[in-house]
Amino acid sequence: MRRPESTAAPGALRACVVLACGVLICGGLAGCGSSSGGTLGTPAIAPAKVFTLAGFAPSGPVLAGRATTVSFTVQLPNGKPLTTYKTGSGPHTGVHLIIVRDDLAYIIHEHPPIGPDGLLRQTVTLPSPGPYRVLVDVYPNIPGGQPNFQLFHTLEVAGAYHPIALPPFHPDQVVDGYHFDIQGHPSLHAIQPAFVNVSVADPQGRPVHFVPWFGALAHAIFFHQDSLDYFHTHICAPNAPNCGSLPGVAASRVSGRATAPGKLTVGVLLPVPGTWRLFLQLRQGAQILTAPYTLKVT
Ligand SMILES: [Cu+2]
Repeated sequence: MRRPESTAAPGALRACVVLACGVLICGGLAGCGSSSGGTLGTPAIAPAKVFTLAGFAPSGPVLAGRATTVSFTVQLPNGKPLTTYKTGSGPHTGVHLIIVRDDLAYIIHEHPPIGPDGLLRQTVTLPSPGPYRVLVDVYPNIPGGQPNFQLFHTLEVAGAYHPIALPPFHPDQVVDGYHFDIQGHPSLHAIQPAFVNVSVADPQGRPVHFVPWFGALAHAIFFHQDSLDYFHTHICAPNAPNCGSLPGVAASRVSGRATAPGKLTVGVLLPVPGTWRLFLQLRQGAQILTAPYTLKVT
């Protein structure tokens, strides 16, 4: 199913959801670190009245394996570029640029700097041909405005697209020599917050010392296999400033913790059932490690 291009997730038109913990999520999950768009149709909203991505470049297909600079601005409903973004410590700042191929075989996660007049530029290398979902997760600094929303674009990488089927859930993964191991087989249900324990050991088998990257010790990025619905939570150090709960951002209510070396507790809160891909990301030295997991949500 095709989703609208370059328009904000139509969260305001969705019903409120009461979570099992009693938390009320309004405005869909869109204003809260999640986006949806597949099943509820596209409301007819005049383009001038919503946030959009403006001037997205490149406008045509790009080459696989070649460094490509993407650029765009976030356009305010009044047609002007957004130039004021949340700043400071913690992960809820600026713009998160996340690019996944439609089959969820590849992910790129960057925080482009905010340039003059709100121009965002990031050089990325897309590994293989096919359609890619560009997700722009925006933390604007607009007094009284919504704290977070997502915009989308599709980027095509030239060549024959050979989608890769998602593998089944596998608790242990080796990523660049590091061992990621989910404890147990998580039983996950839509709209019910859950916490999943993951141990991470370095190539010598020692527990990993987590270090802050993009304002958190680890990032858990979730995409739904069919709709590419998105959710994003963080694993925070104890007492890390601005990493945990952020008013109006549901994902921050299920912030995970890392209370000991090698131990991550990952918060999971997924809006709909189905097959989801979790990309668990953290930094070790100059390396970004990405452990992918396939999760079934009932
Ligand atoms: Cu993050």
